[in-house]
Amino acid sequence: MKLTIVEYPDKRLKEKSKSIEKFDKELHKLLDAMYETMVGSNGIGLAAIQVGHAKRALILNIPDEDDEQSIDTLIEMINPIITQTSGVTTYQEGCLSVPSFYEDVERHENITVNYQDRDGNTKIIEADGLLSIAIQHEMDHLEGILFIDKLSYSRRKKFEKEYKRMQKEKKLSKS
Ligand code: QAP
Ligand code: CO
Repeated sequence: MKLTIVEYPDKRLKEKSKSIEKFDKELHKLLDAMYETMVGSNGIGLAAIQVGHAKRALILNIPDEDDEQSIDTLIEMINPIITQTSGVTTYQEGCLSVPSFYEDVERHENITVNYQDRDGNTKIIEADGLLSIAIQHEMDHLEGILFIDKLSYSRRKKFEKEYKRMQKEKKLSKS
């Protein structure tokens, strides 16, 4: 089922998500619905809070070299923890909860992450490139942090101005 994406400035995006203890059918249903919602919205990453569930679950589907997105490369992370980091990298990020705005954000270049899969099995992944950036972006959602919260004061001001103008245009086009 395709779910509704929670968009900024909705307060729910500031909530800290809770650890998952039950790896049951309800969790699997949520993960499946998150996948449908993400792919249907042209996303490459989504955290549960973005569909209104304050649970420590996120999904990632990074396109391959041919820019193809395949369910075979879908990663589901439950209760992820970053255990190692190195290097610094910058990428122009976006977010399904902050549509049509993109800005440079600094992240760790390489990370090691411990997490659980949908059945509760412990996994370890070493990530670099876009996957590393995407994991850090989605893990911030679990803490109630958006990429726009990481911008400098002046870039945040630029965002607020652009976003308010966009929302007005959206309303006008509907009336
Ligand atoms: C997070 O972001 C991310 O504004 C995932 O109109 C960001 O999937 C991971 C999207 C940067 C790695 C690098 C955004 C779709 C999708 C929009 C997304 C939009 C339509 C964002
Ligand atoms: Co996001």
